[in-house]
Amino acid sequence: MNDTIYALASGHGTAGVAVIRVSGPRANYVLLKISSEPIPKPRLASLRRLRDIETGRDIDDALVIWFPGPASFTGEDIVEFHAHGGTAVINEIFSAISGIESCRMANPGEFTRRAFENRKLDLTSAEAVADLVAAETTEQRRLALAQYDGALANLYDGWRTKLTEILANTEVMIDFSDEEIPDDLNLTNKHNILCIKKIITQYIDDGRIGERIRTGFRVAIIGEPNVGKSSLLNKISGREAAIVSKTKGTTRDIIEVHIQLGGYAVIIADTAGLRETQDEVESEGVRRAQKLAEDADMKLVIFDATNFPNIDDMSKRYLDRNSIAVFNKVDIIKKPVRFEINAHEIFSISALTGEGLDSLLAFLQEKIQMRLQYAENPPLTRARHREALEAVVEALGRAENAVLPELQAEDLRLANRALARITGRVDVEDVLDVIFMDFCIGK
Ligand SMILES: Nc1nc2c(ncn2[C@@H]2O[C@H](COP(=O)(O)OP(=O)(O)O)[C@@H](O)[C@H]2O)c(=O)[nH]1
Ligand SMILES: [Mg+2]
Repeated sequence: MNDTIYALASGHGTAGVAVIRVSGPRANYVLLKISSEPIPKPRLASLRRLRDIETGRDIDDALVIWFPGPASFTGEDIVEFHAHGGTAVINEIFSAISGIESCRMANPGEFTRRAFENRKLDLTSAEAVADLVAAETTEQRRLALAQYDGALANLYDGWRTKLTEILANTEVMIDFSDEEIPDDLNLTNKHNILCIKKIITQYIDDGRIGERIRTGFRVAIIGEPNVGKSSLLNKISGREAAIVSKTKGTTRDIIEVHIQLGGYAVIIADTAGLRETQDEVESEGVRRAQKLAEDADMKLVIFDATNFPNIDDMSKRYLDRNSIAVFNKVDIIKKPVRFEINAHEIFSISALTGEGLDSLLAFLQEKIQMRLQYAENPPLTRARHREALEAVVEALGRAENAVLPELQAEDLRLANRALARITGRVDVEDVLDVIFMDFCIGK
């Protein structure tokens, strides 16, 4: 913790401006060494000539900002250099800093980790920093910002307050004799445990909305060989992501493209055509396609319109609540046809000409919006949160049925602790490395 760390906070590669951030007890010294004039006023940008005092060499003109701790992002002294974004400029600033004792390059996520350790952020806000940096779509950004602002921490802290109140009642039952406590205290307490358990159970059972927004909604394109799955993927992504060919069994691997739909991140996957085959590699491809279809949030089941009314049975099995039936190659059909498969919603398109694609995508977008919208509580965004909340529910289940108040108290404490681990209010040393590993250097 006592090292002074530095890193490029802005993106890599040549850019107009590069931001180099230094945090720690020697930030002040770094500032004096590289820019000789007096330390600038806190939090005000000052234009300075950067020069390496030891070598006497000029490095660059830069804006310098001084954030004395504890009122800084990490809680430590921070200095930021906003220099010209060239590789040589950055390297020379780095080499000037690295010459100073106990200054070293930051590890991934180390700035944010220090902010957490200095109680500037709770753990969910710290995670949200990584999400804000990684956000590619509006909804990812919106979710990350809410979490950064403490939406999850507030919710979980609120539950912790409730649990503490319940625990206080349990402690009363331990400390006082039966005559001294109201008759219904035990019942009221059980009722309260049941209520909060129900709230948390419903909260977890949300269809993984937050995780889906954060990592992407998964759509699988499936169907027989040659119906135009790869063509559709290419048309949607606007590039030749998958090989299109008249030869059946061309696609074997799963090919994924990332797109945005209505502000949501969507991962569309093209798969091997579903059929019985002797080819070992292709049949592995079919197996993967089936697995992918099962795991997907939504399936586009593609049929060849020119075969209608013959409908592939293997594909038909995938038509359910979470699938859209698509008839492709309508450009070849001369007279209009009304496609129908037992009342399932159907789109007719041409992956070749693009006909019908807009309405298919609009419909898909609507479905995704319906699945991923949330009203009241901000959704959890990570498996880590989910696991902790599952532990809370489990402990509350035991507390609810406990025969002795001592045992109830123990489980209530466990539940409280599991909640506190999400926000990092209790000792979480063991998970920190894993959490901050996901960050990039400079965050
Ligand atoms: N006329 C026409 N041909 C198509 C259409 N979509 C795909 N094809 C053709 O059908 C063949 C198989 O396409 P492909 O995308 O590889 O099908 P996949 O096996 O389902 O991935 C190729 O020759 C494509 O050019 C379409 O909408 N109209
Ligand atoms: Mg294909």
